[in-house]
Amino acid sequence: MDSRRDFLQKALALGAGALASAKAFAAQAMPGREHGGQEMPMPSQSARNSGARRGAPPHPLLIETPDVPELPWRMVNGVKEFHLVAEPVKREIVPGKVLDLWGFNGSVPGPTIQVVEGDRVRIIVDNHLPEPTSMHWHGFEIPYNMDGAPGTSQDPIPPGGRFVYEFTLHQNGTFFYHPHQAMQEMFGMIGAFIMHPRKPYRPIVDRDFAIILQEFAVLPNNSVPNSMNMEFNWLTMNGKAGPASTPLIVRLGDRIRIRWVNLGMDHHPIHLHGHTFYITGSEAGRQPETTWGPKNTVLVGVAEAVDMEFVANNPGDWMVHCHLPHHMMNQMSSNVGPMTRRPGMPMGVSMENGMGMLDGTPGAPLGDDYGPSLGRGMGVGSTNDQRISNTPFPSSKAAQAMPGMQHGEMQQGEMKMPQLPGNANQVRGFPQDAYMEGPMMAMDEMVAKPETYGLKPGWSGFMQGMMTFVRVLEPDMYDKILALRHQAKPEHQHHG
Ligand SMILES: [Cu+2]
Repeated sequence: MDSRRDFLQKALALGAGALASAKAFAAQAMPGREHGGQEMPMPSQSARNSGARRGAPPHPLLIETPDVPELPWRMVNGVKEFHLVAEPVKREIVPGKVLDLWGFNGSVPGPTIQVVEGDRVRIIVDNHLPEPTSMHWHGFEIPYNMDGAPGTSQDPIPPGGRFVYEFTLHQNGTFFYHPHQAMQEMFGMIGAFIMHPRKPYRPIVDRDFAIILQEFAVLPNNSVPNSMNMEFNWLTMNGKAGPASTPLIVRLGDRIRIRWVNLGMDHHPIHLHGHTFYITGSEAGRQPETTWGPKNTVLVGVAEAVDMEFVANNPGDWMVHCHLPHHMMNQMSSNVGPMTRRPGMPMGVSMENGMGMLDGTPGAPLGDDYGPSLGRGMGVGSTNDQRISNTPFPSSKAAQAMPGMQHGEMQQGEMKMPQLPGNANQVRGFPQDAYMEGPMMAMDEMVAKPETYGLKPGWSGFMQGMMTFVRVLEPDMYDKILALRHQAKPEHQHHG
């Protein structure tokens, strides 16, 4: 506390203007956040971003979780007090695709908690779900009765109930919170819990981000995921699928940390273009420098966190994404070709069957018909032959099926529709990507925000699933985007 107070006082003496504008920006970006006095937690990241002066970053340097709010707190007799509400949340993961999920305080993933090593924290958890829950603090070395293990360390929190967690934190690193109810985890319930070290890690970074990886199985025209399903067709970073995820904006030459957290059924190999990074931390905290090694892809396993660091020394709009091919797609883990492009039903099993979402015909999910798969899709090998006939999709039909998208009606200078040979259908396997990614899928305008300013027109047709950008920008472009961001209105959050 003392060192932070000292810092605040010095900062106020030296750069009151920068702090004031940071505060104004925070008020704009985070409605509902409590400000003023002790409640302004730490010198904000934006203090640095908004100031022209480039010096050592403030400590602790607040992390940014794009598309996810920060959880406010207040100091009560020396304890940092947070308030989490577990509740249903409507989350628009891409334009027009609103999912019915469960999360915290109106957000999926839940709001980010940031504390400093040594803090005593109290977290009031209210259960506004229709069923019991509990809160587990993943990897925290805290007293047993605070662990949130339902039925053992505590009774589950009943619907309408409350449990107050309180503990002192002596660890530092990238942590997270989630209910210890497995299906609730698969329904969106997780949030980042960052414990800043008392002294900054070396080398010092200029920007620090956190991204939570999640996956959902949702039928077309449906909003409720099937949490029992094993074939995921919506893959999100901080609750947004590409191209709706907000790019990370960094200044050329900055040292960057990105903290990845995965809570799902799959491991995600995260790949960064154009740079070599080092793994500096795990879900258990900082790793000794002797263990660091160069990488450009790192497997973020289920229930793990990975801290990657690199110097953004290569200008460009670099993709960063999960490299599992199906995780770079939206609405795409089952074959939807015949159902979307031809009238009638495909031969063999239906898409519902293929995704393990059964309507009771011919039998119950656990009946003889589905015995071996226990109601879950077992993949291509366990299904009947399907009629595969993907004929070209005329842009007039595409416009009806997917209104709002650009469908090749490109402005001058934008990407043109690909010219396909007339005999394309005679090539076995066609199409692969021809109708799933490309200029006809672009929705630049629908996902426009300050962070997408200046991207190559049509870019959004190529960014799906767990994909976003690290935009390594020259100073003038960087400053321009930050200025646009200051003007922008905060994003509307859906509340359930
Ligand atoms: Cu993946």
